[in-house]
Amino acid sequence: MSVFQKLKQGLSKTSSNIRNKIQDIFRPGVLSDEFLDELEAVLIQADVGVGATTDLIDSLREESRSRSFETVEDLYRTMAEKVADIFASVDAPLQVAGGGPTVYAMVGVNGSGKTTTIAKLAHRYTRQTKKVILAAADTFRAAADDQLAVWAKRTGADLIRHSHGSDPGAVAFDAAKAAIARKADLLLVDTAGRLHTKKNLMEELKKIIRVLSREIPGAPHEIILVIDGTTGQNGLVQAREFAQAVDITGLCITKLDGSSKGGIAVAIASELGIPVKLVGVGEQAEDLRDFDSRSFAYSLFGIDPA
Ligand SMILES: Nc1nc2c(ncn2[C@@H]2O[C@H](COP(=O)(O)OP(=O)(O)OP(=O)(O)O)[C@@H](O)[C@H]2O)c(=O)[nH]1
Ligand SMILES: [Mg+2]
Repeated sequence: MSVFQKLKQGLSKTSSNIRNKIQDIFRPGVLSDEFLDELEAVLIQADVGVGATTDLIDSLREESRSRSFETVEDLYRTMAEKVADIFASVDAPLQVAGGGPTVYAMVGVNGSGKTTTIAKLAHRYTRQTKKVILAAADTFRAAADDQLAVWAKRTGADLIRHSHGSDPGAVAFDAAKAAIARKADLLLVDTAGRLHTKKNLMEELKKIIRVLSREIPGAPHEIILVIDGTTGQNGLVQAREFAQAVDITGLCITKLDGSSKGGIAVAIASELGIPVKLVGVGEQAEDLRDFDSRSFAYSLFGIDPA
């Protein structure tokens, strides 16, 4: 199955929800205020967020003044393009260091897919014959570093780990030193899952980031917030809180192969200006893709990009 088909399937619950509701109320011609009000409710329910929804509806209203919509597919296509534009306005590729190791830290709530995403990145870059080091800065969850060790072995990446319960800042420190000494191309830092509401854990996260930035100039080059794509509205809350603690540079949305609710990516891009950089489409090492805003936007409405 192509990535696009996987994405389309993963987002099919959301897209069929949107489509079923719009189908019922759509009438060919000029979009009525009543229709736009209902459309607004549909988008909010799809987790697109108030800000982005308002922008989309305003823009549709404007467009509807100068043209009519003869088919519902025409409307989907127009909305998909507008959503793609929202993504495009914040789009940015993964940052790479000018010299020395490039450092990516993964952060997020429990079970969102941080460690798996690190494994996938390790797979990607070791296959490009890059030297990759993994830092097991999740010293909290039992066996978290064993999980990472398995992936290090499988991908041929080095692993820096300390004993269970030790200071994650110290792991980050050693890993940064090792990355420089071993001339690594990439340092991938795994962190413990934490609830965005736990203040002391957010302080711990800040410390990890501080250590990395002190030891390696320009690091971390990415702080990726990993969000479970099936989460829905809470994803926006998570993003807001994590972004307040550390400088989130991008999102990885995982589990897009399941029944995810992709609307939240639009809300986060629009309200917080944080781009999606990666998407997880499965549990295997190969199941990671760079975000493609158009494919994603079209998948949300269940249509193929032209
Ligand atoms: N289907 C699917 N499952 C995924 C994806 N990414 C991660 N998972 C699964 O989600 C579960 C949690 O993944 P982890 O990578 O351990 O999550 P984590 O964020 O490191 O979890 P903690 O360290 O406990 O906070 C595992 O069973 C993964 O296999 C994905 O893109 N698709
Ligand atoms: Mg983990």
